[in-house]
Formats: sequence, C-alpha cells, structure tokens
Amino acid sequence: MPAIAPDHIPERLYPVIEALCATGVDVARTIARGPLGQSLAEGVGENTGGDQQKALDVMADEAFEKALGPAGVKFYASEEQEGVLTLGDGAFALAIDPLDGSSNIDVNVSIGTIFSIFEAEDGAEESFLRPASEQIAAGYIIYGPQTGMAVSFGDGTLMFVMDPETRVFELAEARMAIPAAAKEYSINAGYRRHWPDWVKSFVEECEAGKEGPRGKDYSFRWVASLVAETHRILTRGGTFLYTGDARPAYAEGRLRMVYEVAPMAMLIEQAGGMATDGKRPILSLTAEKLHGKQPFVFGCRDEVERVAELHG
Ligand code: AFP
Repeated sequence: MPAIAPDHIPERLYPVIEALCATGVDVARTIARGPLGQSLAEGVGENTGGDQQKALDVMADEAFEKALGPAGVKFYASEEQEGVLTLGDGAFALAIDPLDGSSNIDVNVSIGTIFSIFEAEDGAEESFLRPASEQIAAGYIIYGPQTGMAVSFGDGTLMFVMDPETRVFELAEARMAIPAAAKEYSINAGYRRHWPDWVKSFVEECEAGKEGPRGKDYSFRWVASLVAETHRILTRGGTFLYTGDARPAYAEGRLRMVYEVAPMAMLIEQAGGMATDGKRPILSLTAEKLHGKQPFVFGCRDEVERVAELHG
C-alpha cells in the first residue's frame, strides 16, 4: 500500500514523494514511541554546520538517504552530511533537513523534515547552488498531534494529513491560502539585545498593539521548530523572523538557505504569503555554500512588506 496516492502529484515526481511519505511514516512511529524506544535526543556528535547532532537526526538522515536513491534521487544534500552524496542515476537533486527542531525531540513538541527538489545538473554541488526559484518542488513533513505534509510543485501549496489508521497521507487542502492579516508574530525574543534596529522597530510596533501604529493587538509565539511555526502561519497567518544579529556566527541568522529557507519560502509564496531576507525575495537569491545561513522573514504579505519598509 503506497504511503500516498498519485493524485495531485506530478507523475515523474511521484516515486520521490511516495518515498518521502513512506519514510515519514516510519520516522513518525519512532518519534511517537519516544522514551519507550531507544534514546532519540541523546547527543551523538556535531554536524558540518557545528550544530549538535541528536540520535534521531542521524536515524532520520539514514532512513531518507536509503529510501531516496531507488526513488530517483541522484544527488542528496543533507544538513547531517558534509558533502553531496550521489545515490544513483536518477533525475533529481534533493536537499533535506531530515529532522528539524531537534531541541524539541525530548519535550514532545512538533518537529519535522524539510525537503527541496531540483532537476539534477551535471555537477553535484551545482545542482543546489542555484537560484531558489529553480526548485521544482518543496515541502515538509510535520510530526505532531497530526503527522502531515505540506508540498508545492509550483502551482499552489497542498496539505496532506496521514490517517493514523491506514498510515496513508490523504489530501486535506488542495490550495492553502495564508490570511492577508496577521494576529501573531514569531521571533526568539531572548536575543532582543542583539537585534538590528529595523527588527526592534517591527517588534515594538507589534508590541504597541491597538494603541500603536498598527492599530491592533498581536500575540507572540515562539516554538523553536521552524516546521511548527511554518505550519501555523500557513494555516492561520502570522510573521516569522530569524534575521542576522550581533551574536558571533549569527551575522546571517541561524537557518540554512538550501534545505530550510528556500523550501519554506516556496511553500509560503505559493500560498499567497511573502518570504524575504528582510527586503529581497528569497526566491530571487542563490545559495553560495551548501550549509550557508540565510536571514529569513516570512508570513502575511502586508507584515513582511512592513518589515521591508522599516529595513529601509
Ligand atoms: P534545531 O534543529 O537545532 O533544534 O534548530 C531548529 C531551528 O533550526 C529551527 O527549527 C528553529 O526555528 C530555530 O532553529 C530555533 O532557533 P533558536 O533555538 O535560536 O530559537
């Protein structure tokens, strides 16, 4: 029984999407067992980007790498692998954050897998170091109260939910539409003292609420799981900011262009939202390094445009 039906999926990408979903079913089962299974949150090392690697990061990476070669992925670029792996002679180049939100693994908060798909070029790295607008598909799998998948093939953003009885991903929404107005904003406020002035100005306008220039109250949300924040914003609107700040090694923020920022930008723009580096559209930018960081602002169009005005 395939993990997802071929309806709504371009025929040539179906084997890759089905392999992602089938592996996602297994990863979801492992996460749902939590401490009943082997330790998932135990630190097992450091990845290329210097982020701490948890056991589940490595398990998920191994599972996706094993499944995607036979499904047509030629080049595999993972947050958990230093270089690009050649998995076979398929037509696609797939970038992946196998398990995003690792700091939430042992506290039962939604985490996810993020993926971005290009046509494979001749060279491995050149297949990924190219304009983000050349993605032919992008999406995430979210492991939460529901296991689900948001995916875009360039004609809207679709939302699927895994039926817990059958373990099959079923279509829940054929065309997500981010609401025009936001009531929430998301940023790690613990680092306020390090923010650039234009970020402080945007957040202070939201904090000023009804009495301030925006003329309405906002709620603040921070889950520290990009997939969970994106899912909420796709579903009910909002604004997310992770820009560069004054901390050492955070000049370009924390999120990685190739397998976090570019795919989320495609999903958001395809749902009628906006995704920038604070002022320029993410999809107009080109990754220069496989694990390079990228300042990221996304969400409701009028909010992201306000950020760009303040950025000046
Ligand atoms: P981890 O996978 O290392 O937990 O990082 C998650 C993440 O990349 C992204 O999912 C969050 O939005 C962001 O980091 C949280 O960063 P802070 O811990 O600095 O708030």
